[in-house]
Amino acid sequence: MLFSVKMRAAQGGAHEKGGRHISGAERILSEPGLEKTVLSMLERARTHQRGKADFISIRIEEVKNEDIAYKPLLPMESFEAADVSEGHAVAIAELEKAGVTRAAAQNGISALLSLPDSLRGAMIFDAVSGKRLDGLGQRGVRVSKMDCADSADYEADLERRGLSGEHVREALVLASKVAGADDIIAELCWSDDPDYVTGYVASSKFGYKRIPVMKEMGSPVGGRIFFVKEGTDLNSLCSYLQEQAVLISLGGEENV
Ligand code: WAQ
Ligand code: MG
Repeated sequence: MLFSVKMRAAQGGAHEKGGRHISGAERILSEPGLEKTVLSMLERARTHQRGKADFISIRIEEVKNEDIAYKPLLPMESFEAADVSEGHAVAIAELEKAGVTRAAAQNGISALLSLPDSLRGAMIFDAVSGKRLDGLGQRGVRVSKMDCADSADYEADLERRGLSGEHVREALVLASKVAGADDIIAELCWSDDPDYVTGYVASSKFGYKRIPVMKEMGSPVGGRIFFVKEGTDLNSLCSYLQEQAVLISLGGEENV
């Protein structure tokens, strides 16, 4: 039996009561791993570098095997960038290559740069006009119910590539689920953890493009933008992102 575990933590009260987003996490696990995961999420929320949470929600729900979709892990490529402006230039070029207009890509970067503080979720932008479409304000769309199909294999694979740590582990799974939606053209992301400056551009066409410097060290503002096709049905996209359980397989099989 599998369970989806979701954690979100805020400071100054719950997110919906104006609390500041501290951290979140989502996994899909079998029963024996649950206790350990819940404890580590609790610890993460209470010792996070963005601040100590005073609101922590952990939700655990059974996921039925027949409700799981399988999507392939995106291939990864790492770029070089000496500073933030080089990083952003690489990101804009990669977004354009994936089918986002230059104006929309630039809008995306500016939107993240001008956030007063991080959102809990992602913003959805039209890939052509660069307009924000989700209307979800400071909340954004939170992708959940995803994990890799085989954690041991996945972690060994990352280690072989010299990549360790939760940031990559989680981001590559999230980006693979997001890129698995037909309406998504590309994703832009950098972390809101003050000491983590790496970000990426991801798309189903070209994979996960890791960019080493996307913000200044010490900045607590990061975020995600999902660029979508014109005419996208936002309700069905958001229901895939928030509700569809997805396991990411290394072998590249896909069933939906
Ligand atoms: N769904 C939607 N948006 C999310 C989610 C989610 N599940 N999780 C985070 N976000 C948004 C939210 O606005 C956060 O403020 C922002 O993204 C950053 O989240 O080395 O760690 O978890 O290859 O801080 C990328 C590079 C790391 C990894 C990204 O993001 C690598 C990262 P964080
Ligand atoms: Mg973070």
